[in-house]
Amino acid sequence: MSKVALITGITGQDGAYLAEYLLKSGYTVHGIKRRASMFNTDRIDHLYQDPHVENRNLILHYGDLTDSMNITRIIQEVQPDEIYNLAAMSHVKVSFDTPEYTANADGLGTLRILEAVRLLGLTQKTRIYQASTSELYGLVQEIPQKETTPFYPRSPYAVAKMYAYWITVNYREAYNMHASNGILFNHESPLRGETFVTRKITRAVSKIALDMQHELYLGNLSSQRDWGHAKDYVRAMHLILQQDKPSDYVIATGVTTTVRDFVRMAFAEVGITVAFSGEGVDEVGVVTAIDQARFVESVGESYLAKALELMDKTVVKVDPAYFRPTEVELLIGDPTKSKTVLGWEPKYDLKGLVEDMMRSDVKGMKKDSYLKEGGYRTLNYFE
Ligand code: NDP
Ligand code: GDR
Repeated sequence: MSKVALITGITGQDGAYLAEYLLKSGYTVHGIKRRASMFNTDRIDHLYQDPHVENRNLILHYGDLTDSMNITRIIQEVQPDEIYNLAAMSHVKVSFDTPEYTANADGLGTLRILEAVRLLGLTQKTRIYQASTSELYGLVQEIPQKETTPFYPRSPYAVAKMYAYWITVNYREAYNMHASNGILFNHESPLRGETFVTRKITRAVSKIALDMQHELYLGNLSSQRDWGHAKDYVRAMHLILQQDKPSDYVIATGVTTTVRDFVRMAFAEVGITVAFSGEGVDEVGVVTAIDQARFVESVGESYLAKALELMDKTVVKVDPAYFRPTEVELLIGDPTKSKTVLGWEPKYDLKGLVEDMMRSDVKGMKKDSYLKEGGYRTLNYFE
C-alpha cells in the first residue's frame, strides 16, 4: 500500500515541488487548494489527473486553513499518513497590511490541523510537518542561526509563524504526536512567487535584456539572505517525517548574500555587469560592461543591438515603498543538525540557483516577446 500524504498549500512553490517528489516516490498525494476566481493550479498542472480516471494518485480538495470544519473533514476523509502544512500567507511585507488574516491562516491554521488530527484519533497514525521559517530569528541574536538560537520575530508573519512553531512543539509534547518543524531559510526556484525579491529580480533582468523593461525598483539592497533551491528543501521536508522521532531542524546552505549581489549575479548570467554607487534611497545600479558573447549565448543574437544601448544606463533604483517597517537584516543558517541527523545535502549552490531561475525567466519572457511581435498578445478582454 502506498503512503498517503496531504499537502496544504499544494498550489504554491514548495507544494508543487513536494507533490512531484512524493508522487515520484510512490505516494498518493492529496492537496488542498483554495477556490479562486481564476485557475490557480499553474504550478501543478503537469501533475493534474482527470477526476474521471480511476486509481488517481493526485487528488485535490477545495479548502482553506481558516475553515476548521473544512480542514477536519478533509483530514477525516483522507486519513493521511503524513501532513505537510505548507499553506500560508507567506509574504512578509504583505503581512504588515493583513496582520489579522495572517495570524488566522499562518498561526491558527496550524492549530486547526493539529487539533483535527487529535480529535479524529489520528495522533499515532499521522505525522505532521510544519513549515517554519528563518524569519523566526528576526533581529540577530546569534550567527549562524541554529535550532537553539532564540527567536525575535520582526513581522506579523513571523509572529504568526512563531505561534505555529510552538503549538507544533506543544502538541508533540502534550499528545505524543509525530509533529516536527522544518525551520527553512529562504528557498527559491523558477516557480518562486513573482513578488519575492529573487524572482522579481530574475524576471526584471530577463525583461531588461529583452528590451521589455528598462528599470528595476527594489527596497533594501543590503539585506542578506541564505538562499537555497526549493527542490533541495522539499527533500528535507520528507526526510524530517521519515525519522523515528519528531524534532525541529534548520534547513539552510550556510552561505549568505546581499540582495545587491543577487542582482549582480542575475545580470552576470546574461553577460551584463552592473556596478552600484550611492547610498540608501540614492543608491543606483549602472551597466558598466557587456560581454557580447555571453549575451548572445544566453539571450540571443537578435536582442544584442538593443542591449548594447544599455551601456552606462541606470538599470536599478531604490524605491522606499519596498522597505519594511521592521526589517530582518541578516539570515545565515547552520544546517549541521540536518546534515548529520537527516543526511541532507543540497545539490544546488547560489550560482546554480541563479542560473536555473535566469534560464527559465529568459525563456518565458522570450515567449512573451515572440507572441507580442507575432501579434498574438496575451488575451485581453477589454481590447
Ligand atoms: P507560496 O506563497 O508559494 O505558497 C503558499 C501556498 O499556501 C499557496 O498554495 C497558497 O494558495 C496557499 N494558501 C495561502 N493562504 C491559504 C489559506 N488561508 N488556506 C489554504 N491555503 C492557503 O509559499 P512557499 O511555497 O514559498 O512556502 C511554503 C510554506 O513554507 C509557507 O508556509 C511559507 O510561509 C513557508 N516558508 C517558505 C520559505 C521560502 O523561502 N519559500 C522559507 C520558510 C518557510 P494560493 O496558490 O491559492 O495562493
Ligand atoms: P523574505 O523574502 O521576506 O525573506 O521572506 P523576500 O524575497 O520578500 O525578501 C528578502 C529580502 O529582500 C529585501 N528586498 C525586497 N523584497 C521584496 N519582496 N521586494 C523588493 O523589491 C525588495 N527589495 C529588497 C526584503 O526587504 C528582504 O530583506 C521569504 C518568504 O518566502 C517567507 O515566507 C519565508 O518565511 C522567508 O523567506 C524565509
